Amino acid sequence: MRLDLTLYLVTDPRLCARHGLVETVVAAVRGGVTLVQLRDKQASDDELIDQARRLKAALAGSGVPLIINDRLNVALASQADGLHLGQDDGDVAAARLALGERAILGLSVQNLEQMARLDPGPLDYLGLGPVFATATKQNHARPLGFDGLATLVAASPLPAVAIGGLQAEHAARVRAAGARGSAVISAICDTPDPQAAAEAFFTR
Ligand code: TZP
Ligand code: MG
Repeated sequence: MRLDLTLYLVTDPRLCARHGLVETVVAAVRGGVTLVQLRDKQASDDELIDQARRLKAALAGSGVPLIINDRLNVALASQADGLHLGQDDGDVAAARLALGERAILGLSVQNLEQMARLDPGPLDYLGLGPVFATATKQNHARPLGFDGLATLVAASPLPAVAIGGLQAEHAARVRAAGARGSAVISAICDTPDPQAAAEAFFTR
């Protein structure tokens, strides 16, 4: 499936509970989200596989890929469109082998040392952040700010999406820093109207 990083919705079980997981994602896609990641650190594999299947069914025909956070086995079992790994979530080359060439494979990068070490070969994109401190992720790395983001993007051998504390009003500065788009949780999930919240990223 086509990889478009313009507006990447990452789900969170608590913040998406306001409208429901599937309802939040469907509304956000109506609002222009181009990529969806299922992220839930607490759910069991079986719970996550069930959620992934329901999301895949809801996204069918939209052209918006479904990416699974962290868990290769869940991505495989649910026939998701891809996988997103953190620095400690396993080997990207092994993940590529297991998923096949057509899957979308992303990696989180927080600093220049990680950027210098990575092998871009098996990967399709990088997630760079956090741009700002955020309450959504526990124990996150030191915030980059827009200057730090621009420095990391400039060093990136792959298309990059920015994450961490981003709101619609930041979309233009994210792109000015060289990133292809914004990845967000709370700016879309934790709002009264996720469709309108997504639309705001294209109109502000
Ligand atoms: N990785 C770095 S920051 C972050 C993740 C998953 C959380 C982003 O959430 P929010 O609510 O958009 O700041
Ligand atoms: Mg991870």
